[in-house]
Amino acid sequence: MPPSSLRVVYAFAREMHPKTSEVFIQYGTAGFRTKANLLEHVVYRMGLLAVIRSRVKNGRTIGIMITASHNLEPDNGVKLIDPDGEMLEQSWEEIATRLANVSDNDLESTTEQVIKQVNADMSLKASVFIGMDTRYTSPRLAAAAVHGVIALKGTPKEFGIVTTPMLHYCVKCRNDNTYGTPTEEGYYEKIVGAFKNLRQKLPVFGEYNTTLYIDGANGVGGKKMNIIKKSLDGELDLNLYNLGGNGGKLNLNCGADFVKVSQKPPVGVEHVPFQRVASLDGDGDRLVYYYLDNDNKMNLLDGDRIATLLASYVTELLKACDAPALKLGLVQTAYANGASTRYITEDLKIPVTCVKTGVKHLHHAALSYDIGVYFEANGHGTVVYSNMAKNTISKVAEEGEPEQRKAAQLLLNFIDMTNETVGDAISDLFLVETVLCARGHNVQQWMSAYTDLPCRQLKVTVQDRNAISTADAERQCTSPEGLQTKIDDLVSKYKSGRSFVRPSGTEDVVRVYSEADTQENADKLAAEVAQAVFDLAGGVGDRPQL
Ligand code: G16
Repeated sequence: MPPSSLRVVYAFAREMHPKTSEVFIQYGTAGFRTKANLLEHVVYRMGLLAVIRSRVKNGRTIGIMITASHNLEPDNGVKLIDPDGEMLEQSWEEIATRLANVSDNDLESTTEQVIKQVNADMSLKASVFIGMDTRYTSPRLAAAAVHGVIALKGTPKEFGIVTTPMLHYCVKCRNDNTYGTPTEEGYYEKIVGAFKNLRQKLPVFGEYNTTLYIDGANGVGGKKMNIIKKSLDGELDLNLYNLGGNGGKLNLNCGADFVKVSQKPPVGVEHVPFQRVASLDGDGDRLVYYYLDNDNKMNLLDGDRIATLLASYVTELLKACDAPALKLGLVQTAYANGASTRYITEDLKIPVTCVKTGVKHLHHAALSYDIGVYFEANGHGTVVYSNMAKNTISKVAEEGEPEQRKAAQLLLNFIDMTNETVGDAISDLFLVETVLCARGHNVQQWMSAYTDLPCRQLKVTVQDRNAISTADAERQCTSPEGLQTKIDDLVSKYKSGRSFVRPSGTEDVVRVYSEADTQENADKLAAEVAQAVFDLAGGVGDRPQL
């Protein structure tokens, strides 16, 4: 494409998606996220960038997902998906931020600079898949993305309302047809098909029962589970709640993030003691479980629990396959409950890596193992298998002793059921249900593996959250000066105390996490650290109360 035709980039911007806000916006933990009315020009420009990225990748397909995932309804967001279904390569985040923030007048020249900088051959074809969540602002933003793609003569393909992981999956399949068919139906065939296959090999026994309640967060995940429910044939009996009807608002007092952070059950779900409930988040990329006991006390099974369940089962199958050369490891963040990390290293004897928040960091670290299990405590995670691991297991399935072959076949189905591109609530749900069924376990037996340390998460609003910088996988705060010393001082007063602070990459807040020997102490420590953040990092509004 000759540079002169970049004129259209400016014309589309000025006529249809002008930049109407001077607020600086940054590509954060999971793309751009803010109030939906500030995003249209950003999404248009991500359409441009996706085309450039596709050309740099020799015409391979790039994804654009319109979602703000766990955020409330007024927010929205956009993120790019790389050809293997992974998050956008980090070195491009700065380019995305630059393109999102230039004035309309400078857009044409900045686009040209970017094309030169990344050495994109603009004569190549470019393909971009676009998906969106259920927010009422999403269709308008998806249209802006389409315009961005067309402005640079790329080919957009719209998937309509899909979960974020479904779009990651479709992008991967489009670029690697051995992975599956790049459609929503192809996704069901692969993930649900593998689950059904496994169920034929694993009859229900013991304390496991097939009734599962689902909290759909009033988002897209619940709606897709409703489609899946119709294709199940007794393998699971799903009771679905929070599907977006009856005035239920997206992620409001429901969904995985609410359940994890508030440590309360969601509204809108029937309370039945000891019933397993799976709580999805707004775009279907996170999953946590919970149950209530006879006293209506909530027992949470978060991402750490899912990680340990999956890692221990895969380890068992690997032993049964007699494939000792394959190294399995687990990746967590600083939010992982200290008790889970101890259980993984001391009881399961599995190596653990700790990285910064954001699935992109976890995914990357997990790839360094033959089999990498990664989960954030908030329920965002999956399992990745190297080609070497897949080949070894396939060989055992064909040539091993009968018992080894059986284990390897189970593992191959397990791999098929996994969305390896990114954390996926639907795929993870089927993985969890498979392990519980294989072990004949109910939810309390799952819970009994270890006891969580009481913890608390809080948010503090400050003038500029970037005033907080961190190091050592976010476990140390390096600025503002004096804050880490204050945190150390507060933590030292509590038995089993631990606390850290970090700026959120998806909301305009500073997050505070604490752990201690009792819930009361964890709550108190979190409140004291929140006050320290407020005092030393420019808090706005009311000072957090003890
Ligand atoms: C996103 C990211 C997650 C991250 C979460 C919160 O989740 O994908 O990796 O843990 O935001 O991030 P932060 O604490 O920086 O706000 P989701 O489900 O909202 O896409």
